[in-house]
Amino acid sequence: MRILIAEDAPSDRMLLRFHLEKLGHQVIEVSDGEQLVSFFFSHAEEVDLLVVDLNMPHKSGVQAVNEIRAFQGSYDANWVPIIILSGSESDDDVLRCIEAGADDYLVKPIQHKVLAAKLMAMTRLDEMRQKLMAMNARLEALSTTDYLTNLPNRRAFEKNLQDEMAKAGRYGQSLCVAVFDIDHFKQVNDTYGHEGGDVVLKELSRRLVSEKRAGDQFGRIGGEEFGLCLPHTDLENALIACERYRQLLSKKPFLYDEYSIDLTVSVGLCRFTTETDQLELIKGADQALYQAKHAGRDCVVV
Ligand code: GH3
Ligand code: MG
Ligand code: MG
Ligand code: MG
Ligand code: MG
Repeated sequence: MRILIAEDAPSDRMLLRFHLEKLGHQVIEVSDGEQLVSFFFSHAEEVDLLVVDLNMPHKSGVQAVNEIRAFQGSYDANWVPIIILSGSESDDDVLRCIEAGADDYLVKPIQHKVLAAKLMAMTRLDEMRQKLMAMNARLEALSTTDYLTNLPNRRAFEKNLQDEMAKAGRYGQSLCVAVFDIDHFKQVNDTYGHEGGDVVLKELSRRLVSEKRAGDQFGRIGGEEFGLCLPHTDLENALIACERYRQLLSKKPFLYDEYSIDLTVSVGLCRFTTETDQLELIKGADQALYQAKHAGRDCVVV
């Protein structure tokens, strides 16, 4: 572990360094509370654990711990365990240090075996926290990603759209939304089976994402329906973009086993105005899509 020691007494600091290095840890030293806070704020990623003396000039250990924990919020990426060292055996001191956010409290003189044991416990705590963070990230990805296509799912698409609508409203920027629906997709399933249909959905998503403009976001919002959010785009340019995406799908057949499947999509497009809420915006695109289907499919309608 990379351990940051904050201790004003040079002899205590030396002894501590000696014990920690003997245990195989890397040691960085500062000699007061002020230095501790400023070093930690600028080098948080380089530190795995803090060992902090309670009584130090400029800033006490409790004050420093308070500031560090306030800066970190809850167990985020830069969180580190903190052990307080003190000559005081007072229960009140123990209590206020733990309340400030320290994780353990050791009374000087330090017994090196006890210190080693506490470090082991802190390492376990940090491993647990890291596992939780990884699990959290995995859950977040699972809950926002469509399993089949890897596109943002409906929830993530709508969340992004909501954010883009708020930005467009605040800064007076234009924003459009489109709904893509595969034409006669039932026939694909009927002819090539559900598996063939799935292959087409995956390849179609891959094609759209690999050719998309920076800033545009696709999402799978239904079985064979895809949403497209076009920030900073007026209706005229959105129409051009959607036309391009439509042709990208129809100009090249989709391959499944030995089959070559021709596919078209119909697209409904709608422009955001400050009076439209998200439901109305998507409904507007849906209505345009309905018209595109009635106009013979394989086209974009505003
Ligand atoms: P239209 O041109 O009017 O849109 O005709 P369509 O056949 O595409 O329309 P419809 O909505 O009637 O059919 C959509 C089909 O998409 C039906 C459904 O079985 C299929 N589908 C939905 N989700 C999936 C999926 O995850 N995999 C596969 N293979 N098919 C799916
Ligand atoms: Mg760390
Ligand atoms: Mg001291
Ligand atoms: Mg449909
Ligand atoms: Mg369809």
